[in-house]
Amino acid sequence: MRVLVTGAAGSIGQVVTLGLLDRGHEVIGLDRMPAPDGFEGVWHTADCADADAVLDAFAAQPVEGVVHLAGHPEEASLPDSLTSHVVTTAALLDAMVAHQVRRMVYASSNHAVGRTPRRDLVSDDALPRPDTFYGVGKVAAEALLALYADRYDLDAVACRIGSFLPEPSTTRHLSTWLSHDDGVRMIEAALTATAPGFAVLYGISANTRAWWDLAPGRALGYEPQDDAERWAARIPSRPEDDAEAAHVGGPFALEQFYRPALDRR
Ligand code: 15L
Repeated sequence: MRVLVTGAAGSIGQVVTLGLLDRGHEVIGLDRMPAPDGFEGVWHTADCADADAVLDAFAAQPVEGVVHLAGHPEEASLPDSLTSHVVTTAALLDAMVAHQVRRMVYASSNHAVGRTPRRDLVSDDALPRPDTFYGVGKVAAEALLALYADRYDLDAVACRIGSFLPEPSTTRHLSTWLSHDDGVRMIEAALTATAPGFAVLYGISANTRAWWDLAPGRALGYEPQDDAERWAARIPSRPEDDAEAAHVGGPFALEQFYRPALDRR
């Protein structure tokens, strides 16, 4: 499948690009940064918030799907969060409609439901409960995917990613970790699932201590193979572990995390 990957020079983007190439897909890269060394395909250096630049990238060659990973991965002001997550997603969806591209896989986040108290396994029917403006941006971007799926009959899968890391390093990660290999499995499943319409899945590995339900992902063909538990004995306890386990968003749900953003207003 020929796929446009946004944020292809980023930490998730580089892993996903290599993974998709390994699995026989063709990747067209799009990022504000130039192509990483060694990338040999077509690359567009552009900002996804610039609708004209996005349209130019789509006009340059046909693609069959979009993996939208671009976006600031941390808390920011509300306007910046909306630009980074919602304006970019709208520009891509509009270009998809204009060019009859029928599938988007979106890097949403666990922080769309991050303020959910940590009790039962959180599934895809959980109400949006963002823990930050970052989470609000992800919820709003998911709402756009749902709107375009209904209005234009697109397939749009929102992957609420946990902690995408080479390996877990905190107690929270034992529940939230998404391994690099499982991340690629997740993206490929979301790209190739038959007629998902608008769907949400949780992007974590098959963690023994998982906080989110893997059933929505499995229904789309995502079968994670890794488990953070392998690292459990090596992970030191930290004083903040209990506070980070109060809500599924962990540190993003703590006042000391969002207070500086409030103080800046
Ligand atoms: C995310 O969505 C963030 O982009 C990343 O920085 C981590 O905080 C991750 O979630 C997480 O919850 O560990």
